[in-house]
Amino acid sequence: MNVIEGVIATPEARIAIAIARFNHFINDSLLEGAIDALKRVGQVKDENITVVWVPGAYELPLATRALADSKKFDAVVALGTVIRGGTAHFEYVAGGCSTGLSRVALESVLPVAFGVLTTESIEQAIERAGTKAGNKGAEAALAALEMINVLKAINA
Ligand code: INI
Repeated sequence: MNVIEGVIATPEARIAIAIARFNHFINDSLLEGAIDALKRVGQVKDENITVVWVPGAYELPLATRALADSKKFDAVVALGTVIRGGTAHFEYVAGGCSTGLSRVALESVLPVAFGVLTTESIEQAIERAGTKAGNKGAEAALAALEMINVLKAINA
């Protein structure tokens, strides 16, 4: 039996973080968690981490596509926060973001980690940005590193 499992530590990885400015007070904590996980757990070098800011979560797929096409990165970590309001806007922004990001990953065969919070309230978002429900930015960063190594092992 052959079992493929990706390790996390990836000292030579070049990682792009695409991050939305909208709700930046929450996204800043996702970014902090992602960078901490990349460096402390993943052993990624500071100079190999590139952070790209975009206006909102809706713009994350396009930036991620450009980063993928540049061939300069081994994975992209997408970070943002979409909080449900009183209109259908949430569905369009969150749906466009998640569908777009998965499309980029599949078309580019590049790990794209989904560190985008989609919550009913600001409280739920805060809980997932480094307080009682962990830090989804850190989780996404580790998922990106693991997938780099899973793809490497599949192709070895
Ligand atoms: N962008 C977000 O990242 N989060 C949100 O909660 C949000 N809401 O609620 O509107 C949001 N809107 C902006 C959107 O991502 C685009 O930047 C904008 O529509 C311009 O294309």
